[in-house]
Amino acid sequence: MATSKGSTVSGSTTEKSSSLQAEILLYLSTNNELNTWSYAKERGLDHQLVVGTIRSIESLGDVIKSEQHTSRSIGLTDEAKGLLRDGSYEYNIFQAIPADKGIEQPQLMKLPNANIGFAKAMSKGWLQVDKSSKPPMVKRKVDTVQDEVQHLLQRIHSLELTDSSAEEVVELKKRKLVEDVTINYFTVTKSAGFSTNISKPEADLTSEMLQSGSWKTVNFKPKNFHAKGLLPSYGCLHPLLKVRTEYRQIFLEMGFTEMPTNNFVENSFWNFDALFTPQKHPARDVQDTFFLSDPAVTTKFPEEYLQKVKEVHATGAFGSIGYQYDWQLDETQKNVLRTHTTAVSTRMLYQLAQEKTFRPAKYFSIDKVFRNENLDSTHLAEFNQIEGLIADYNLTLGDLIGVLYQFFRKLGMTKLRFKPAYNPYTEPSMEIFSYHEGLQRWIEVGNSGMFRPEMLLPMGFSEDVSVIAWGLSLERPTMILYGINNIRDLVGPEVDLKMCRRNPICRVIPAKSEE
Ligand code: FB9
Repeated sequence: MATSKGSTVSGSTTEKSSSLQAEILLYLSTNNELNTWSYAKERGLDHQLVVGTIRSIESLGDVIKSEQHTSRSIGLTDEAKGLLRDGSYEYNIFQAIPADKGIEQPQLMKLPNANIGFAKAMSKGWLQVDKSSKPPMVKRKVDTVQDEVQHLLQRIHSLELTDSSAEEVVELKKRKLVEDVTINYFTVTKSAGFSTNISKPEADLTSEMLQSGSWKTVNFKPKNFHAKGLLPSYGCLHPLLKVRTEYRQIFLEMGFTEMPTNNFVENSFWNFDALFTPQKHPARDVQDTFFLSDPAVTTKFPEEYLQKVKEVHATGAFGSIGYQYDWQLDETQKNVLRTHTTAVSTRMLYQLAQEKTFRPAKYFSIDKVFRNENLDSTHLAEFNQIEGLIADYNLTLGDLIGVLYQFFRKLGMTKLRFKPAYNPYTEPSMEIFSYHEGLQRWIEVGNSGMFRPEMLLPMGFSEDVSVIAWGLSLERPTMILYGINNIRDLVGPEVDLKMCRRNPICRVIPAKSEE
């Protein structure tokens, strides 16, 4: 018996349901209405099977129509279904006692649910306990017993017994074997196209039909021209990728070339030392940086360049006093997950400096960086850094500010403010703020600066070459553009994939030039 909680039906459903189809149509040919619940009850059929068959008849066209109703009834709990299958506990206890000599009580109590079974069997006067013997012996008090409980459960299961107030049902309810349930059943009536022998309407016109001419007589399944076609499975772009494409487009429009960022693993030399970041700088300890255990170190460096970096750190060079500390080779060899794509900029600038004649260059990168930071609603241990740099003769802070205005204007941000900041590798450095119309407030939109001579001169650049650079994240603008407040709704295991499927296209509207 299927209650609203529903039950599974075995494989032979189709032929059972097709014969049941014919039976139901026959029934309706002589009855105005069919109630799926009582129809199933009277025939001891699984209610779900009847409902399923009604559904399949309805799918054959305008043969019948059904109306849903709900009503309260009683149903078996999962535990009761076990008793229905294996018999009640008290009955099994009774069966376990040898009719002739009884059984030691501890032995008997090893049976599953023996406590309930024993108590029930005792209360029904089926057993007697001989406490005189050690251990006490349990003997049958009657020759045979009926498993009333199982019979009752069968009658409820087969819808024979549905009245929840019946005294024996109340008893079973107390034993959490029966519970009140709401049932959804249907009343079915004949419809315009009703007939007792309905053939499955043909879905498609086939060449055989055309050759045999049977197309003239067969009845075709009504075509539902409003049916929504199967949505083609399609890939969808994560918002981060859409915003990345927009930012990439802006850099390309401004004549920048993308840097190769396909190396998440970097060594401390390019990630820190070449950027004039002192070896004792807090950014370099495990609190902020993921160090690799395997491969733990890199040993291959451009030797001559490394010596210059060592010198500018340890004793100073190129007119800089450096940091005056004992620079360690093993420190610079340590492999890390890059903490910024500025490490890639360093490699590109070094290569640029190796070129015989200096040529101005504009590079950008957008890729993952890793920071062993404490997580919060806007920070994860990894984010995508966007970075731009321009290497040219005698660039000034003014040039940097000018380029930043040009860059952020293309992002629709025209009102910028610059706050002095500090990075080991840039001097001067500036945090960039923009007034965000949507948020009606000033927000920090990035960081920037002019790479220090202590970084550029060891590479081999001439004194008159300067490099301006800036950076921001991809996640922050994406969260703002897509109205996502918690980074975990944007990336990570909790992301609801529907967000990926339904998120709108990314429209980064550049601000009009005159503004
Ligand atoms: O992205 C950031 N903010 C931002 C950017 C765009 C934006 O667009 C909205 C649609 C309108 C909104 C917000 N920030 C940088 C600012 C803050 O979010 C900051 O709290 C978090 N920062 C990250 C680092 O956090 C540890 C963002 C990330 C960041 C910071 C600095 C750099 C790169 C990324 C850099 C640099 C740099 C400096 C000099 C030379 C070369 C690179």
